[in-house]
Amino acid sequence: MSLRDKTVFITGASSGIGAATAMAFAAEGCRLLLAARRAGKLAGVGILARERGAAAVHSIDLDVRNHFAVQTAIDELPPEWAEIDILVNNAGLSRGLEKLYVGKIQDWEEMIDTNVKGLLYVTRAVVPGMVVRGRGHVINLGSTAGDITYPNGAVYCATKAAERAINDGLRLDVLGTPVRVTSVDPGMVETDFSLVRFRGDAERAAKVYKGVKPLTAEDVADAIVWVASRPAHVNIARVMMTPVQQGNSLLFARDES
Ligand code: NDP
Ligand code: 8X3
Repeated sequence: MSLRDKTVFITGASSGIGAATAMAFAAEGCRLLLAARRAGKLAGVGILARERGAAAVHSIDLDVRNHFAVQTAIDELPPEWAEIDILVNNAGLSRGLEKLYVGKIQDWEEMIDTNVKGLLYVTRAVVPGMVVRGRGHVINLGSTAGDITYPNGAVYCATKAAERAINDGLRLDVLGTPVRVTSVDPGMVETDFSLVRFRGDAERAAKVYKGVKPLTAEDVADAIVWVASRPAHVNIARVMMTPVQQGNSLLFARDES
């Protein structure tokens, strides 16, 4: 299916998988609606996306945790941007890596508010239009962490288990319409994810990827564009992808050094 001139809304487009996804859809000639909180970084992604072939770019300074801001942003889109064909629910983060019984409640709230409630708010604002127009595709970012919980990551893993349930539930709830729903579930991807998790501790973040050739953000973007470009009658429910050196969220074959 050609993606040329499709309107693609990507949350968390200012870095990592979201930014790479913007570039991949740009190369297909899509129109990009990019959202994140860091307006400067988002503007940079927009400029690069235009250079890569995006038909047009519109950026929104948006915190997905704010329900009112999400609804208003969608309601007040300029008419030429209002008909979203593909929604990539990518905005998300982890905070901390510690035992549940000593975890920080503020960290839990940030993860749940972003990864679960934010995803729900954006979905609730965008999908009704897709149903009315009789076309659309929602692509949610899950994780191998949603499949198998790892030690010290209970709350992050819980948010991704919730994403899986929401993804499956939405797919059932749009059954009978042409709207498609997909979860793309990567394992280890080298982005700012660990830097954010460890609040800027680059040394600790680097250790996460030690002895493994991780996925790149571009690998994941490639899968996202692949699911979006299947023929209109094909719905890919779920894509789980890992580095070859990763078996699941717990098991790695790291190089010795
Ligand atoms: P990055 O930290 O590189 O990117 C996260 C993006 O989410 C940023 O653009 C950030 O933008 C945005 N974001 C965070 N909070 C908010 C918010 N409240 N409102 C709007 N945007 C927000 O990490 P990744 O690219 O790795 O993560 C993207 C997604 O992929 C997440 O959902 C993550 O859980 C998932 N994932 C990541 C994996 C990995 O190993 N890296 C593996 C599996 C899944 P800004 O700060 O500007 O708002
Ligand atoms: C991100 C992958 O395993 O670091 O979802 O939690 S992991």
